[in-house]
Amino acid sequence: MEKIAQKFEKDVIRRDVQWLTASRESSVSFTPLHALDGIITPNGLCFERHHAGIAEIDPNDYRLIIHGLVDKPLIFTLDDLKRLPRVNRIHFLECAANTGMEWRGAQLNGCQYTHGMIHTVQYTGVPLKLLLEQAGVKPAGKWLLVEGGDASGLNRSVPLDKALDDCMIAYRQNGEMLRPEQGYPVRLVVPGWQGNMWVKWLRRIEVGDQPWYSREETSKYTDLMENGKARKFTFVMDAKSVITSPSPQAPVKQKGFQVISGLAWSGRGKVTRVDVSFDGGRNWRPARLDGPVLDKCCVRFYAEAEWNGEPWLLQSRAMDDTGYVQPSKDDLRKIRGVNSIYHNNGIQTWALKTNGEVENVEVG
Ligand SMILES: Nc1nc2c(c(=O)[nH]1)N[C@H]1C(S)=C(S)[C@@H](COP(=O)(O)O)O[C@H]1N2
Ligand SMILES: [Mo]
Repeated sequence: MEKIAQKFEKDVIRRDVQWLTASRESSVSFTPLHALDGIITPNGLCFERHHAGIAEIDPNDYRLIIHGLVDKPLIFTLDDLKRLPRVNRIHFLECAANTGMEWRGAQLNGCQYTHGMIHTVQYTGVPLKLLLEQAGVKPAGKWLLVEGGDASGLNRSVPLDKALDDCMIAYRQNGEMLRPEQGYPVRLVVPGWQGNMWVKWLRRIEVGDQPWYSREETSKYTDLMENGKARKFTFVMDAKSVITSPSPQAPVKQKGFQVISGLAWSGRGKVTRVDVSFDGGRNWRPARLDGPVLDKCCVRFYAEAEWNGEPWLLQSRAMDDTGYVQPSKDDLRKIRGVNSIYHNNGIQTWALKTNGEVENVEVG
């Protein structure tokens, strides 16, 4: 069975963009969105972003420390965490840099590369609230420093309110234990917020009264605006969507009935509606959301149509339950300029050509 699947589906893999990947240690690989359906990303296909390679942590040696402004500093082993009441939650994780290469124009030919720094996984773990309650956060405690056990010791400041709301200490993804590349044995889940805060190989949580202004929230993960000022702490991933098929890596093979398939998500809540356009945003029609519509999670949308060889300019536009509408790239650039890297949630355009090939383009 496995051999046959490997033979005929062997192109369904994570891929790198050579010029983006300076070394294996500071690497990014992309989810093959064009080859997937539904909402769940299979574990072996989840994109990876490492600042200092993949840490190897013996689960028997694993420890999580909680200290700082707490009544009782605590150390948890993996078994301690597994003994606590657990929850299952499905959420997307999107790197803030997803689509970051497209600020100045259409660049990469495939949704794997333009939008593939996202995965949607069912996590099993312990609500962070539970651990913080056990430690007893002192009244002055307002922020957490969360730190990873990899060589970069990646750390970020997380507001206490978010930690108490829906953050999770996760040790399973889609049922099995976390993959090493996803932070085995324990990672932080920060629903709806930028991937960088989802610290892998989580080893330390310090409670403090203000943010730490660490490297990853000052020199990185700030947004250089049109006026030259940098915006800090843009934690939430705004509503966004992409048509995954047809797309440059998934061309149209036959005239006639077509299923347009895509993903939409919002870090602020639930996706309420997705529209699709076949003419570059002049006319829109509602797509059909299919399958679970969950909080801070990807939804699958479909739109059916006849194609008779005419050129299409395919777009999708997501809306969420705060009333927010995914902006056009031009509208986004009016506020953000083109010097940004992070948080590009502009509407994607795919040009379907008369021969069925699809290209990454922009409409003016
Ligand atoms: N310890 C640690 N945590 C980390 C990182 C890292 O390099 N080290 N990368 C972050 C970034 S930038 C992102 S986008 C996500 C990627 O998660 P993934 O590798 O599961 O896709 O993990 C975050 N957590
Ligand atoms: Mo990231």
